[in-house]
Amino acid sequence: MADTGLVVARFRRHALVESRAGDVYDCRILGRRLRPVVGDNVEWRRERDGTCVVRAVKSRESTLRRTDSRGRPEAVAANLSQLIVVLAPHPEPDWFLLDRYLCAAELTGLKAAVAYNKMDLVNSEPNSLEVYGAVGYSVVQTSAVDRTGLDGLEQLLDGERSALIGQSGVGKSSLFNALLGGEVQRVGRLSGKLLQGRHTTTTSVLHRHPGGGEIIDSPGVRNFAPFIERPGDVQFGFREFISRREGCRFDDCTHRAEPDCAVKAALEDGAIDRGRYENYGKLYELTASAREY
Ligand SMILES: Nc1nc2c(ncn2[C@@H]2O[C@H](COP(=O)(O)OP(=O)(O)O)[C@@H](O)[C@H]2O)c(=O)[nH]1
Ligand SMILES: [Mg+2]
Ligand SMILES: [Zn+2]
Repeated sequence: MADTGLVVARFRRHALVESRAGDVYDCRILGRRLRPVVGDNVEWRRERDGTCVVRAVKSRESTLRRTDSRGRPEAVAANLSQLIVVLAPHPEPDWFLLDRYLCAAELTGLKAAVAYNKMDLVNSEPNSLEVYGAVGYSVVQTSAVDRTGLDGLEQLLDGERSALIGQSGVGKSSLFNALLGGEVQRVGRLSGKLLQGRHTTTTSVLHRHPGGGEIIDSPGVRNFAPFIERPGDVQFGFREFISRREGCRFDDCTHRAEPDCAVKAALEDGAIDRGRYENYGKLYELTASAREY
């Protein structure tokens, strides 16, 4: 009997699929061309020998894509509605990585927010973060250790399918455990055998948050290259550029060397942050060279 289900984790040619009844099944993925990712809705069924197979992937509402080592797009997660980028005082924030994530969120049509974690170690968030609040991103200060700001984070998660992402060591897993507590164990019990011996540190796993929403715990990344088809698209990932570009002399202005550029004028006025502008330029160049970085 065929049924629809939700991919909660994917390993090479297997996927853990949550049925509509809420049970998790280990399914073989049928066919090389079938490439489900976490968050995909799939058609699956139990065969006569008792094994389960994924037969088809349903169309997606969104696909978060990265650039692989050959410059090709690779789906990372499907049907997300939000990215929550986690930063911390240690390891030192990589602002370019943050801007790449935010750019990917914008271009994928996802909401995005920033969690500045390990607030128990510092008195205030860094000045550089104010820029992100100013351009309209929610910024929450959290501590997985003393539970500061977890309610603010939960409000962001409610009703969304979010991926917690960011550099390794910022506290994603700790936040995850603080938020889910017993829930992680519940999922563990459901699919404990299924996850056992598998590389759960290298694959994303989707969990349901008891307070509402779903969270995807993704493995730590050093690098994330959003897949962007044309360098000219990069500007649409920097939301403070969008309202200003109409003021540029050229319709196809890239806001780098062109004269009469409204984005550069805003930069000179201090209305656009220099760090953001420079990261835009870097991402433009990298997209033009279409290589992994
Ligand atoms: N002081 C402090 N340490 C934290 C906090 N969150 C995580 N850590 C520590 O930071 C290290 C990395 O945490 P982890 O959750 O594994 O980070 P991940 O790589 O992003 O998943 C661990 O030693 C945690 O105990 C926090 O809010 N405050
Ligand atoms: Mg982790
Ligand atoms: Zn311009």
